[in-house]
Amino acid sequence: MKLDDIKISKAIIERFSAKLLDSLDCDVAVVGGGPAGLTAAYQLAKNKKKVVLFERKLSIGGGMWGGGIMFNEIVVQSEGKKILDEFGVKTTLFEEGYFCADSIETVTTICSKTVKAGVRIFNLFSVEDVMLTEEKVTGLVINWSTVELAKLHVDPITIRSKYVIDATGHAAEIARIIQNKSGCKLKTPTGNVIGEKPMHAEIGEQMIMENTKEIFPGVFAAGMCANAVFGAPRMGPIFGGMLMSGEKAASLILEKLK
Ligand code: 48F
Repeated sequence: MKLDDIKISKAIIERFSAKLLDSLDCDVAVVGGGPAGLTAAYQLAKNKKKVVLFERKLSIGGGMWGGGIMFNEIVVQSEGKKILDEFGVKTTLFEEGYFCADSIETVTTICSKTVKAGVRIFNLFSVEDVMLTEEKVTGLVINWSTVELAKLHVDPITIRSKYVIDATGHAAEIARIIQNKSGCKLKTPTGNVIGEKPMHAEIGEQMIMENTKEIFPGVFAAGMCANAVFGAPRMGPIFGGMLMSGEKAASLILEKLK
């Protein structure tokens, strides 16, 4: 068979357009493809919800690829290990209560399972704004990351969703957009993003579960974003809390969608 270059281009354009068109209206839109966003998206899709995830970068996985200081191992505690077991990621006992996993195996496995569960992932898209109707977030405003990087003045497009998960990590980008643009208060003691506190693995991992909740009508914080929003410590290269927080955000939204 002779290959036709134009047919290859046509196939990509038509298939991609179909995926994007089918994603304009969804149950849950997740911002950020790190461990928290991926785990939340996986759980929601497993429970038959229509989930779309936007990731600014070319690669999915957020801060998990590099383990700690680019040593590509991550650490999880027993509760985190259970989630890695469910994904089928191999863990090794280091000492009682401390399990290690290869970060490359972890990212690639979680990503693959998430896609196969039905989550539609769009990489190279940045969420630059939210849609807000009567003080509830009703969707996302997205643009190509290249437009953002090149600082081009190109208007974005919109995605409607019943719920949004802010899983943007340390930057807590969606929470900050709501705070800076809407003039509305977040559901924090100050009404604003409080900002993350210095590293403390024990407290950070404890507080992340408490902080994984609705931060604004229609928006849930998951992962490091939850601690940044509520002023809790970062925790470095222990990742159990990220996975557990993703699961919790998904279960809270599943409850709401009932
Ligand atoms: O940073 P990230 O991995 O967040 P996480 O899931 O996990 C945190 C850990 O990696 C680590 C840690 C462990 O103790 O503290 O830092 O909470 O993933 C966040 C992802 O969101 C993307 C960003 O590129 C990254 O991959 N992201 C951030 N803002 C946007 C975004 C945005 N506005 N639009 C699209 N993607």
